[in-house]
Parts: sequence; structure tokens; C-alpha cells
Amino acid sequence: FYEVHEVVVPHLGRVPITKGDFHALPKKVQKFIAFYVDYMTPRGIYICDGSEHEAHEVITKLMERGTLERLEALENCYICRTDPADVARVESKTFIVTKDKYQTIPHSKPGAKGGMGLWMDPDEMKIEMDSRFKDCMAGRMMYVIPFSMGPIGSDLSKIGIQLTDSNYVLLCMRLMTRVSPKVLDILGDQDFVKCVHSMGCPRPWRRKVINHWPCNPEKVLLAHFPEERKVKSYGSGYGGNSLLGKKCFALRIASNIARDEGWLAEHMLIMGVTNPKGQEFYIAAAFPSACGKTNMAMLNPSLPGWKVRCVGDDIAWMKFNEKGELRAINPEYGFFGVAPGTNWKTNPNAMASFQKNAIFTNVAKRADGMYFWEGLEDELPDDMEVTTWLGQKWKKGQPGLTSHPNSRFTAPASQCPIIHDKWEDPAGVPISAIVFGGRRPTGVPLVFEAFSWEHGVMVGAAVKSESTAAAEFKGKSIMHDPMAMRPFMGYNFGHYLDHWLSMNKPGRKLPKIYHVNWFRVNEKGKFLWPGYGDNIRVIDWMCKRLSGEAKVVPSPIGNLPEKGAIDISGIEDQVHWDELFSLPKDYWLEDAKETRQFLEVEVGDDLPAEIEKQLVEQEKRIAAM
Ligand code: SAT
Ligand code: MN
Repeated sequence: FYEVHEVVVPHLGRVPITKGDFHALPKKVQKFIAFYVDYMTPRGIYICDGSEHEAHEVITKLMERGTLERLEALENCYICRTDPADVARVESKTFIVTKDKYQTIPHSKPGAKGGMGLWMDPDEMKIEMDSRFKDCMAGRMMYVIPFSMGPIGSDLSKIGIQLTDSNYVLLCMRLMTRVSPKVLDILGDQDFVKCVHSMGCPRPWRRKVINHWPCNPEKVLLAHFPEERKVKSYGSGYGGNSLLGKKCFALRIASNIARDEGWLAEHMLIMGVTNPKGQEFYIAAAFPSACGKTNMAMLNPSLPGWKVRCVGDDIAWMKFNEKGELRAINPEYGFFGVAPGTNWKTNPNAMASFQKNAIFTNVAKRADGMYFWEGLEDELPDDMEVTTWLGQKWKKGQPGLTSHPNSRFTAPASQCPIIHDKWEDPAGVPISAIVFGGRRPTGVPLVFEAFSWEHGVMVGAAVKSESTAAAEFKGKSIMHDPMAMRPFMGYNFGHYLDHWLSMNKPGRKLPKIYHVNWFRVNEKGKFLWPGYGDNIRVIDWMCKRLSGEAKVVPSPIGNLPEKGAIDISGIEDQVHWDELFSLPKDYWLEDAKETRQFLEVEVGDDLPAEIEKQLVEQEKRIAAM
């Protein structure tokens, strides 16, 4: 409601409808489009229907222009090289806009770095927005994308409409969300999440366009308006900045909706694991970007008799039902995964997912029309020439990276060989365990179990990880990433923790909460745990806990598995239990101090008393080690 003049007289007479029937759209959608046509002045309006025909039309156009190149070795696969200045999320330009500042960010203490989200005042943002979006689509087509986050028609799903002047974004939205006219039928006269995106290059565009990827890196700005359920994004075509259904809607806006409606919108994979006895458990797991969520969601178990099936690899929407079960859906329709490191050994299921109908962004291309990136060297013939993401020629053994560290594959989830048969179940799947984790080279054991829901929320609030390539940060350092949500928080993090704590109500089957660390190294820098498919061994233990078959030993930071309780048969020579589970007192004293400092300074007076209590108790336990 900051844009009071959103009640408009459509000027549509002046702008041709290139495709679709404007007048058949729900009235609220018509009004939304009309307002932004008037404001952004595109040369035409293209109302998307999600059909194959539409995809081919757009692909043809993008290939003619040079934005997409076919990967001849695969069926219906394409490669896209962006402007090298537009390759990751831009957290420093990502804002939440509310009248009350403290609805968005906590009452932090002096010295706070403001890491828990950026706030801007609506009037100030209006000035920033007007200077960018006014006439920003001049000479460009405006695509109207109706999409559903979650199975179309599920009670747990939500509908959005995205406007964009990028047809690359349209293609990726088709893979990552459910784009269909059915969405409009179901929507009817209800409200929807408004998503407005522009590459910020109105015509005539006088600046040099690099790689046929017009963008506007100096002016990138993302604004979220939780009260209006609206997102505006300018200047970037990179996934997290432009596929607005993903982080912007499904996490930042949805976390606001979830708080209001009593559910959870989280940065979590969802997997179903079936033990050799045939019992299935569903697990949701939160890790910061680029920590292997996709690998865990599609884990290829190294223990015999286990079956893993993927429900989602990045986002979970979870709500307690009337039976007290926590039901989760994956609001997405595809995978937007980190390419480097993915290969037939590390993640065969992800590999199989993108052998057709996929888009690869900022990876390299082999002379035979196959993709290439770091981690695929074993499959690369010695004399095969590769064109890097920057367009340079490269051969095996030569120095330099062929692909950007945040290069991505975008593929339909339905193509994953182990996609769960319930992945589109409108009722979701019942979650029995929640897992937090990060990249923690030292000090943090392979796995521990929280003592209680409240302790588990504190463990989630204390998540840290080595910095990621998914955002603009340079170099490696350990950063706080509470609940793996720091870059995606939609409101005051203290209130968010209160909301999590409020989930503990009588009659509810609360999931057990775990913390894992696949990334501990020894003093030589060598990983102490093999990871990947062997992570099933840790999941096996968790499932035994869930069915009451495994015992624990309490430690100051949580319950540890009894020595030998994790099945390491066949990898005994690689695994040194005592080293993997050691809790160096100095490390934990320092860690507890640093975590308290972070939460006290960044969350300040909004830190729930219950979390404070958990911190105090944990500090006491550590001091007594
Ligand atoms: O870069 S994205 O936001 O699209 C993916 C991620 O960071 O998890
Ligand atoms: Mn993610």
C-alpha cells in the first residue's frame, strides 16, 4: 500500500498484447499488469502459458541473439554465459522494506554489522525504485509469468505473478516453478505475491553489452515489501536475484506469511530415507548455500539396503496438521544446483537429472557439445578442447578455472531418478528430524542431537559456515548463518526465533533436531569424514534414534552417539572416531563466547529469553568440561 496509485486506469490501448488474453485474466492480475505497464512502459505484453511451444519460441529467440548456445551432446540442453559481473546474489543490495524498521531487523547493539538483513524506509526506497523502474522496459517485451510455489492447488501452496523483461528468466522460471494457466483459474479473485523484475537496460541502451547479457550491475537493487507481499528486483539476471519465486518469495516473503499463518518457510532440503527394514523417515536439513544440500537430498547410500528419495533440495514449507504432524512440501519445481564438484561419483542422481531439458549457466563447454566444469576432469579426454565460461580455450592440465565457482545447472526435479513419488503430494510429507549444519573445518563433531526443541532452536541460531560462492563474498572465513537463513531472512530474526519456539505446542509431534558437520579436517587439512554417500551412516544413526534403537552420551553441546553406534564398516581405516567426535574445551569456550557475542550484538533485546537461557546452560556445561 505504499504505492497508493496502484489503482489505475489501464493505458493498455497503447501497448500491444503480443500473446495471451489480457481480459480473461483475474481482475487483480489485470490491475497489477496495467499499473506496471504504465510505469515500466514495455513495447509489448507476453502472457505466458507454460506450454512447450512457448519454450521453443523463447529458446529460438535466445539462440538467435547468442544468449543461449545449444549443448549438442544432450537433448534440449543449453548453456548461457552471463556478463561476468552478474554471477551471484548481491546481499549488500538486498533490502526488506517496512515502515517499522524493527519489524525487519533486530534492535541490535553498538558494533553490530547488520548481518541479519538490510532494511530500508518505504519513502527512501520509493525514490530508489522510481529512479530505476520508471520506463525501465522501454523497447523491451514484458513477460507475465503466472506460477505456483508448491503443487498447483495444494493448501500448502502459494501463487505468484512475475513480470520480467528477461526471457532467460522466463525459461528458468518454467524449470523452477510451476508455470501454467491453471494457476490463474485457481487464483480467481484472491491475492497473489507480486514479483517485478527488470534487467535494467531500457532501449536505446548505449552501454556495451557483454555476452549478449544486458544487465545493470552498478544499479542492482532487490526490495521486498512483506506487507504488500511484493518483490521488486532490478539490474541482475542471476538466479537468486531474478527467479523471484525462489529465495525472494519462497523464503523472504513466505517467512512473513508463515509467521502470520503459523507455519515455517525454511532453507531446507527434504528427503525420504527408507531403512533395510522398510521403515521410511522424512528429514529436512538446513545448510548454508553451497554446502551440499543438493548432494544430501540425492544421496547415493553406501550402506546396503537403504533407499533415499528426494522431495526437495533447497526450500521447505512446513506446517503442523490437525494430527500434530509437521507436513512439508517443496515449493519448487526444479533444481538450481552448484555445478562444480558435481560428477557421477559425487552425485549421480543430480547428473541424471540434467541430461536433458536443462540450462547450464557460467559453465564451460567441450568441443563435442558437452558441458564441463571443475570435478569432471576424469571424464574429459586428454586432447578435448574446452571453452571456458569466459570464452577462452582450455585443455586438461592447464591452469585456471573453466567454470565460475557459482556456476549452476537448472533442471526439472521430475527428471531426478530418485525423486520421491510423494514429491508433489498436496498434503506434503511428515518430517521426523530437522538437521542443521555448515562447513566447520575444526572443533565441531560429525553429529550431535539437541537436548530439546528449545536447545535445537538455539543450535540452529548458532549455525556458522565457511563463506560461499553463492554470494558476493571473497575469500574463506567462518560466517554466522543462523538456520542457514541469514541471507534470506524476511523479518526480525529475534521474532523469527520466537516463532520457531512457538511451534512447541501440546499435541504436536516435534521433530528431533540434529547438527552435522561433514567438513571437519585434521591438522594436515584432510577431511576426517568421507562424506557424500557415506553420510547415510549418520542418517542411519538418526533413524535408529527416532525408532528408539540407539543410545546417546550427553556432552556439553548435545547428545553424541555412543562410541561405535555409527556404522563405519568398510571405512574403519578412514575414520578415527575419537578425533571425529572430540570436543576441544578451548575451542568450545571460544565458540560459546563468540556465538553469544554475535547473538547479543546482532539480535540484541529481541533475542528470546528462552534462547538466552539455553546459551547460559550451554556455557555452564562447557565451562565444566
Ligand atoms: O544463489 S541462489 O540464491 O539462487 C541459491 C543459493 O544461494 O542457495
Ligand atoms: Mn539455497
